[in-house]
Amino acid sequence: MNIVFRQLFDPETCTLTYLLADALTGDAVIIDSVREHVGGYVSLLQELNLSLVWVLETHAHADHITGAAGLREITGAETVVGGRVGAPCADRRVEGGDTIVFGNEVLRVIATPGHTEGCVSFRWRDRVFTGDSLLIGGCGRTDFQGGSAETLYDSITQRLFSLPGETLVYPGHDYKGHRVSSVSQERATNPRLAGVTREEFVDLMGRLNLPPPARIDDALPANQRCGEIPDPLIDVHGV
Ligand SMILES: N[C@@H](CCC(=O)N[C@@H](CS)C(=O)NCC(=O)O)C(=O)O
Ligand SMILES: [Fe+2]
Repeated sequence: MNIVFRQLFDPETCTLTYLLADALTGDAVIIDSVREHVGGYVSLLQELNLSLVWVLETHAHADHITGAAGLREITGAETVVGGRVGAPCADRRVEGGDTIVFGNEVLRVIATPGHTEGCVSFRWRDRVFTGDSLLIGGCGRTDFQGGSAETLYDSITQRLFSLPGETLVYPGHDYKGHRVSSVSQERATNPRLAGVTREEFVDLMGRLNLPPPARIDDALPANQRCGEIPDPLIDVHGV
């Protein structure tokens, strides 16, 4: 198996980022990058002799700014987001069933709306990158960006839990130190979903009462521009 696979972690926002590559051709993709780590990703790509082809987002993040703009500028990679994210800046917008090719590797898009309207997951080989749709022992909140508990329940139970049980689950965040799970483990033990009806799920999601992510006001608009941050001086002077 000639692949490269790295899981990277941003301790500030507990974001998990993934680097995947075809080791034979050197073509790589990054899933859910974080702006503050762009320099580190570029060094890692150089160290491993990889060239970045696609920068993928599972959704428009509310808690951190993507590294997509910086990575696109430095490496020439193209940005990819779900078609319903509302990010016209992206080079490519994808829907469930679409495929993303890098070298001889193929990654398949699964539409998993619910945490946000535009959420997608990416399936590759024996693993699935679930963004914030399915977390380890949890799931994304559903109280902003067109989120819907009903829709999230259907996405998880019908589209993610129907994958083979041995499929490895790599989420977009983990707040408790977990790093990987499996579909069978989540089906059996996820407290929000195992043995929980759709009605019960909707009820419990409606009672979460979480404070908004601290950086939502900066992160959301920036991510809808693929991480491009306008120069404040240009705004002020209207140049
Ligand atoms: N305290 C965090 C909040 C993080 C948060 O709300 N994360 C979202 C994903 S963007 C979520 O769905 N969290 C699920 C949970 O906390 O159970 C922050 O301020 O950034
Ligand atoms: Fe999120």
